[in-house]
Amino acid sequence: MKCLLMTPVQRKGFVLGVSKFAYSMKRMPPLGLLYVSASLEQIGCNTDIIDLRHTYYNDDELIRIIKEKKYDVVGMYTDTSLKDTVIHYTGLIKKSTNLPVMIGGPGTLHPEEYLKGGADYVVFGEGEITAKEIIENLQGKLDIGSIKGIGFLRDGKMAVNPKRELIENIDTLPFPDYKKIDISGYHDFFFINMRKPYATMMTSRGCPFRCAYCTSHVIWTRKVRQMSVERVMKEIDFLVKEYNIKLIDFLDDIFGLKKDWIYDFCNELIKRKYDLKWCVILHPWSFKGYREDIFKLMKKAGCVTTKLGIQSANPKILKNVNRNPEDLEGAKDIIRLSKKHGMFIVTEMIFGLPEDTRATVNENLDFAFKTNPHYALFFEYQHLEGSELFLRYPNRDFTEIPNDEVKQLVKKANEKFYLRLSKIFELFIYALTHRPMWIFQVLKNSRFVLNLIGLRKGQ
Ligand code: B12
Ligand code: SF4
Repeated sequence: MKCLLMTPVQRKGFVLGVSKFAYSMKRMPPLGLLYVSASLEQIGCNTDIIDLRHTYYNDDELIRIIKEKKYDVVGMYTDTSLKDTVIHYTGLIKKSTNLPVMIGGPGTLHPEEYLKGGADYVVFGEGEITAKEIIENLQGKLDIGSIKGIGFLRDGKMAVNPKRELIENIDTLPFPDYKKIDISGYHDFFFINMRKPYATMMTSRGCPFRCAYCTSHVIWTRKVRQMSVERVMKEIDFLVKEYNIKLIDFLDDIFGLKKDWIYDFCNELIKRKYDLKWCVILHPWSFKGYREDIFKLMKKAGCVTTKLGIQSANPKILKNVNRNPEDLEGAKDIIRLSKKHGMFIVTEMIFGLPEDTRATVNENLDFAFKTNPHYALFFEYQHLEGSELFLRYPNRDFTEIPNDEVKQLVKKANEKFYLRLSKIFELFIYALTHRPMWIFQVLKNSRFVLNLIGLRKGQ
């Protein structure tokens, strides 16, 4: 069996400035497909990956490739923002080749539209085992009714099989199948510490928190499964030795949730003396009680960037989205410590949360000015299916600020935060002292700066 795995790129309508241009500045390896690919290879299914964000083919070219390579099945990644695009590609592939199509990723909560669009299998949650079983079904070895975690059409009607259990021990996962992509074509130049070749990793699956706007649990649930440090080190050794990786962006919802684990991880990495830097996503609660000490160790082990979701500076709004108002103190501490240890700190806030007013949005901006992370990212709220807020407010009628105005407020916040001589100077000095190459890369493409500060939209 030969399987093509594909990541589509939005054809029309760009989400939050994720334009074609932004894709050229920020292209992350398709980690989910790399896992699915490695897993399929284990049962002798040969896979290729086409990441349209990396190499764009128009519809005719894509179909020509699919026919020439004689694939037996196509698998596609989807998230909510990609739904229409994925349905387009499904229709195109079915019409031109009639190959079976399977769709997986965080956007499969409501499978009916994909199935109506021609998909044969819609996969919920973790894809490694389900994808294998789909191949076995296509080979006639397994009945479709026994594949857990899929939706499909039976006699024209949607059927949903029972849920698939989580992979209990994620140490058993194969290494992501990096040989299927051109690793040199991936980067994230939004971050000043970018070094190439770069890879992404996930050392845990699941997040114990219940933020009301978030949908991470749809794939991973709220149970945290942590890879052992030993397994993580094996993957890092592999990435460094095989691909000469210089930067790893850890995509765990929250990195290093357990105290012993994060100490062991840093110590093991220090022992290896690799020329390797890394970035992590933290939570305002992360490392409470031992922050000073662990930041010192993380720095020594090569951590260069920390990312932190703050979401709102208003305690009432935080409470309403199931976050702890004490988060604000934790956030201040993490920003301070990241800066103290020379790490690049990126914070995120969402405008347009329930009960947000123009005044609370201003509080967010004030918080960003006072704490002064290197980047303060302001996002427009996304009403995502699967989130608690989607259930609580199906009509999204929870803020006095109209959507268009939220967009404007995001744009204005970006202008106010970044278009300051002191900020430009701070970022310039940081780049000069930490990663001078980055300045050349940015200057080569002035559109990047305009995009970053929100003065330029679209392609
Ligand atoms: C890194 C990241 C990004 C990166 C790039 C993502 C990428 N695809 O490369 C960037 C920053 C660009 C990004 C952008 C966005 N993201 Co994002 N992102 C993430 C993050 C943090 C990690 C993704 C990842 O690599 N996970 C690791 C891999 C292993 O998991 P996976 O991709 O889900 O794959 C597994 C399964 O889903 C499944 N699977 C996946 N594909 C396939 C395909 C087949 C055929 C099969 C069978 C199975 C299968 O099997 C895989 C292995 O188990 C997740 C949060 C998270 N913890 O997952 C959010 C997340 C995926 N993003 C999310 C969102 C909302 C967005 C944006 C819409 C945000 C915005 N408003 O701009 C955009 C959309 C971009 C676009 N598509 O155009 C949501 C998705 C929710 C939803 N219902 O769609 C998530 C879950 C965050 C959240 N907490 O809500 N994102
Ligand atoms: S937003 Fe982050 S901390 Fe909150 S539930 Fe989602 S992944 Fe967890």
